[in-house]
Amino acid sequence: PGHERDHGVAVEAGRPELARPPLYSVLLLNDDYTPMDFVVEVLVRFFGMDIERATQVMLHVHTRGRGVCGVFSRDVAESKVAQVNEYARLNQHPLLATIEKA
Ligand code: TYC
Repeated sequence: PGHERDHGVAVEAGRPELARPPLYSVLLLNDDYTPMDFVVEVLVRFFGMDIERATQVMLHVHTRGRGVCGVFSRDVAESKVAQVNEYARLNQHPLLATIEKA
């Protein structure tokens, strides 16, 4: 069955057509109150960024309003969002992460 860029070639070759699972971006949203160093800490802690990359992403979100922290399977993306939002709430910051189909 030809669809999604015609990987029917796989069928002709006797290979199964494995659907690529959809990917989801985890977004960070800007706000006026969360300290910049807390946002950097979140990006290091939950997204494995080094301080330099985390600072770049934080400043992008600060100036543009939102930014991508990473792209994951749906389950992993939802788990990252839950962890970030719980950690922010625990520390009494309004920081919000959300998910978007990539
Ligand atoms: N705008 C915040 C400040 O000026 C910093 C900030 C950056 C907050 C990114 C949230 O996702 C965010 N302290």
